[in-house]
Parts: sequence; structure tokens; C-alpha cells
Amino acid sequence: MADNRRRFLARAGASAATLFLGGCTSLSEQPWVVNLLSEVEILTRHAQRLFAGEHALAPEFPKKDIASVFRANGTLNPDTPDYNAHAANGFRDWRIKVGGLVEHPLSISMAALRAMPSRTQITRHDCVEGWSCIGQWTGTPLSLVLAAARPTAAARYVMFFCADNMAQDGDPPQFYYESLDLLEATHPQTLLAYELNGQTLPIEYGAPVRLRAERQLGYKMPKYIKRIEVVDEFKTINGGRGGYWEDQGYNWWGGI
Ligand SMILES: Nc1nc2c(c(=O)[nH]1)N[C@H]1C(S)=C(S)[C@@H](COP(=O)(O)O)O[C@H]1N2
Ligand SMILES: [Mo]
Repeated sequence: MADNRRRFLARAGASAATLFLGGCTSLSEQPWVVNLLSEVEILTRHAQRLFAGEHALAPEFPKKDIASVFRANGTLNPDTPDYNAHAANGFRDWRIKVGGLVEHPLSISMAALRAMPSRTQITRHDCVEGWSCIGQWTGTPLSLVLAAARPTAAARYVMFFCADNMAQDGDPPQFYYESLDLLEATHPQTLLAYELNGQTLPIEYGAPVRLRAERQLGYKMPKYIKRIEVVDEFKTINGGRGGYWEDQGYNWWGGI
């Protein structure tokens, strides 16, 4: 597992470096390059939205294209005492807390989430490690949950905090987390997904609930979501770069 993560990081780091710096990684430690990189990131984001349109849908596929076995990646089971207790209980007591810059904080049970309007979509998942997989996802559009929580005027990003600890044994805990801007968060294909291929979401794919953000790379789709927080900025949260992999050097903008 640790080896897998190291390899994953090395590969992704290498491809990001080739893309932006012609393979010259040490440059990225210079403050001006860091600023430049974030500007490149902003340009990429704006270019994508200019050409694809802010609300363009990611491609959807016919049922015949669904992979017979969806590939699982990253954490395959959080395996903490708390998570295991929820799993043993069929996640009946799992709640997603929604807080931060909202007028109406929420604590949503899985039953309540399932009772909300749902969307089902067959989409392609692209991981930076270089693999793709087509699957059918069902879940509640995140926009509906956010609308119920009523973000305040200062809201800019939506943070997701997960149940899996990414730290090596003995290191301080570092739970997986991610963030999207409000535009991606309220996109019609951005779901709090609780079913894969018509089945209750299995543990390896993020049970009981994971994000699907279909215009984004795999690492932008957190599994095992416990808490959602609406914020105006994320530089004071964990490593300050908006996500677990971002704190290890990935781009915050993970649009495809
Ligand atoms: N909580 C959590 N979410 C996560 C990860 C993880 O390790 N922990 N890995 C990410 C990565 S890199 C990918 S490619 C996808 C994998 O989702 P899958 O297991 O359904 O294929 O989950 C993403 N979300
Ligand atoms: Mo990934």
C-alpha cells in the first residue's frame, strides 16, 4: 500500500513536471514558479470553461460500455474502528455533516440522502495514473444539498473530508480531503453517489457515499465522505492546497 502510494506520487509528479516545466522539477521550489504554476492552472481552468462551456456535460455512455469490473484505487477500506462499526451496521447511522459558510448547517443520514431526487449517469473515470473505467453512478446532485444548506455570499469552495487516514503508521493522522469551486460543485453531474452499477456502493468504491464530479480527474472525487464544509478559501486547511494529493504537489485544478 505504501509502495503503491509512492509509485502513484512519483508518476503523477513526473507527468505534472513534464507538462509544465519540461521535466525540471527543482524549479517548482522557487516561489515565482509556484505562482506561475498557479496562474497556468487558472488559465487551464478558464480555457477549459471557455471551450467546453461552464455547464457543459461530460460525455455519458450506453449501458453496453460499462466495465464488467470497475477498477478501485487509492484507499480500498478505511478500516478504522469507527468506520468498521458503521460498515457492520450497514451505514445506517452514517451522517454527512454540511457546515461552514452556510445559513443552514445539515446532518444528513443516508436514508435522507436517498430520499432526495437522484441522477444516474454512465461516465468514464480518468485517473492520473493512466487508466480509465466506465461505470454507472447514482446519487444526489450536490447542488440540491448545497441549496438546502444555503451557502452565504462569501462561499467560494466546497471541501470534502473523508474517513480514511492516508498517513503511514506512527505519523500524525492525515485524512483524505478534497475541494471543488462552487461551479464544479453545483454542476449537474456532480453527485453524492451511493450506488455503482445499480448496487449499493461497495466499500472499495467509497461506501456509503463518495463524490462523482465527471469533468474532473479521479483524485478530485473523494470516497468515504463524512463532512462537507463551504469555505471562502482553503489556505489554512491542512497543507493549504485544497486536497490531500494537492498537498503532495498535484494541481488543484483537476479538470479533464
Ligand atoms: N477518500 C479517498 N478518496 C479517494 C481516493 C482515496 O485514496 N481516498 N483516491 C482517489 C483516486 S486517485 C481515484 S482514481 C479514485 C478511485 O476511485 P475508485 O476506487 O472508485 O476507482 O478515488 C479518489 N478518491
Ligand atoms: Mo486517481
